[in-house]
Amino acid sequence: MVILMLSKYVKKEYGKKLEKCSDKEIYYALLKMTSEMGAEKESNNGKKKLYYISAEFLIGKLLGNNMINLGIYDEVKQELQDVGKNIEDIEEIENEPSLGNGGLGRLAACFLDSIATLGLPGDGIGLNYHCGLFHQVFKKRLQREIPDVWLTKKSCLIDMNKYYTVKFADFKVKAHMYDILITGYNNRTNRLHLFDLDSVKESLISKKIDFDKTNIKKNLTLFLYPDDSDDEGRLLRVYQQYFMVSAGAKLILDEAKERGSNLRDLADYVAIQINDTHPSMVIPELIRLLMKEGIEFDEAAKIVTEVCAYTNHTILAEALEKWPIHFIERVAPQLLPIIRRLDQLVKEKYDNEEVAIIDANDTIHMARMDIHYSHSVNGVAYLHTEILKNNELKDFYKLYPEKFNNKTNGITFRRWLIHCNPELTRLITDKIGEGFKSDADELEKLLKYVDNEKFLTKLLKIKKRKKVELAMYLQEKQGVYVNSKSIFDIQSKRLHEYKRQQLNALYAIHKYLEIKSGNIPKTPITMFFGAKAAPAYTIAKDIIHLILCLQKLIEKDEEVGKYFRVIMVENYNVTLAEKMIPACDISEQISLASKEASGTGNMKFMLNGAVTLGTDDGANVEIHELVGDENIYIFGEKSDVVIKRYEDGSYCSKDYYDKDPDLKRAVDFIVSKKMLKIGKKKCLERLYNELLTKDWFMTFPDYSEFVAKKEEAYRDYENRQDWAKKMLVNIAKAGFFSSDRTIKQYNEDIWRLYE
Ligand code: 26Q
Repeated sequence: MVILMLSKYVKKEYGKKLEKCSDKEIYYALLKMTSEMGAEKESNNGKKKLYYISAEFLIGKLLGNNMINLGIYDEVKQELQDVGKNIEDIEEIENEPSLGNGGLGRLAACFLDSIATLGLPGDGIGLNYHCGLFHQVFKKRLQREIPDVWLTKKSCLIDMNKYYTVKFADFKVKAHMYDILITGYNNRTNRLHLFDLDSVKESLISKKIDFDKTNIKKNLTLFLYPDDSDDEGRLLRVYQQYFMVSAGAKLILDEAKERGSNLRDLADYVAIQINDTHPSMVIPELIRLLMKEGIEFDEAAKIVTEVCAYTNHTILAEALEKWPIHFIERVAPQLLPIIRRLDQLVKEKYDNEEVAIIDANDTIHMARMDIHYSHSVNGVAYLHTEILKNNELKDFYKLYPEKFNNKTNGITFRRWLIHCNPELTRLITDKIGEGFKSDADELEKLLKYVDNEKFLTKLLKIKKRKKVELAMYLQEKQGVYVNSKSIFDIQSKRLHEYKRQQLNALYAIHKYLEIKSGNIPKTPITMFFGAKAAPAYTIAKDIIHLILCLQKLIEKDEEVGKYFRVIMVENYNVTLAEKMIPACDISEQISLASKEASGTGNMKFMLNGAVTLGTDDGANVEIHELVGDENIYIFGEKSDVVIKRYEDGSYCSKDYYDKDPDLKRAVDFIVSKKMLKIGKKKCLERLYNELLTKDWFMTFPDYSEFVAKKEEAYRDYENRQDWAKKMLVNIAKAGFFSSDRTIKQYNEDIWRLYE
């Protein structure tokens, strides 16, 4: 039992009583206290160590989570309460480190939590971006991006005073290592190593996000690249990647030697997980370093293959990284002879242009290098891995069937249940005890309450409370009115055409027009959107504009506004996600089947008792399987139909538009007089034309089924007890999506730590 630990700590730090401290002082004291407690849990056991290399770690605020994992959250909360302070106000002070774009970066953060929680020796390696993902603001119903300088003097970063030299073509730099402690739940502390460059000049940051691509020394780690659709500064991105992997590889080899490796036996000491292709240059870099230590090329390549494993997160062709040879020549020419030899070996073995690392246009295909020179290739959900094997990476699957495996993504329940929804956590704990916190499958024990009216009523009460909390938060922070008695229908994720926010917006138009013509919903509805669009992704920004125009139109319309609202929250990030997800009734997961590798938001919503409205895509397929038809709303064309349609090029959106008057009415409304009065003609017309002439992600074929399914879900919501049963089944079946399960599988099948 911890007694007044914080009071004692601030007395020692500041020489005064807790009640006399400002919130900021308390925050800094807690930051220091948790980091000291975390450091005590470090251990150096195990011969083999994992390195999770990733260009993104979307860790979110750390303080609350660290307190939970150290087991002191409730005590500290009580202590603060006793002196009239609120723990949430203290947590608000922390800047969110948004060192990632979305799913891939957030997954890396969940994985670090689970690795430490399972007591596995495993560190993260990444970059210390001075500005994380841009801060989104809305001006005149358009997205504007401003820099997010998240670093403050005192932060979670620990200066390790450790430097690694990284050699670029015409200059050298010193990579400066900073660490963030990753404390597992009731277990060990690992580290996230973030490399930075001392010469980077924050004074270069203007009011806008600005890429000065020329002066590498001053801007190398200034910004995180906002997504895959932004082609700007590709060269700077390659510099970032090489900087990360070169410093990382040296750290890895140094540590392996310290643990006793003679480098020829490196695979007994090191496992490296390559998070998408962004860190792929670690393969030739390691080979280069091993050769410098006197190991022959062939053997070095073999060793590296045994050490490295690659995770694929996307099947969108445009997101698969390919770099022209001259890029690598400019950035790290020392890698070129190695990449060429690796390519040569492949070409000698396989007479197939499609599997060559360097193609006929002198372009290097990073994923191909990963597949040839890793011992494991994994997709991130069942369907995704099947599509990789049978379609996208078919040729590679034929060559190396034994390398391919699936690791369905997961999320850490510490952040996505215990921290963001303490009320639900308490209800669960009251009924089934604490066991689910370390063995998520125990959530299934809740199933025995499926007919227990009292329990279901409590579940509804908690949902209600979280909705009120979100409504108050949005009112206070963003000045928007939210009717907490309405159905909360939420789609929050990065903005991308394949995720089809535009389909949901078409529904909003449909609903608006229906209410206008007198079809009033029984319960009011609020459709929430939360999404950032890559700054250079024009159509994505047009979709945001459309949604913001609808928000305005409806909010001004008293007749409709009473029953229906559309809200696009500003600057959706991890902090907001933690508030929105527990408040959600209906979780929108409506990507075009075959396009969403997995999704992880879908799991977070489910765990918090939202019911999914989605397509049979990504991990929705597994959610569907787990909860059964009764507890999910599935619509839309299946992945095989979609894949065929792409293959034969037969899709014509106009045909659907001409055939379905309801669809036509909704699409035409985008460029109606009412909308043009509120919005920008250019943007709305561009989006309208895009849908009518391309609709590359096939929203029209799924439209009528989507509208029907959503109506069905809204109807079912009216029977609150039946709805609560669906909520319960979703929560009870969410155990499979704990990232602890995912990490156990990575360890058993790929890393094999502690053998
Ligand atoms: C590539 C080239 C140049 C610049 C940027 C990029 C780039 C940046 C970020 C490419 C991809 C990303 C991010 C991808 C991503 O977040 N993928 C998501 O990964 C999740 C975790 O596995 C899945 O759940 C999602 O389905 C997948 O979309």
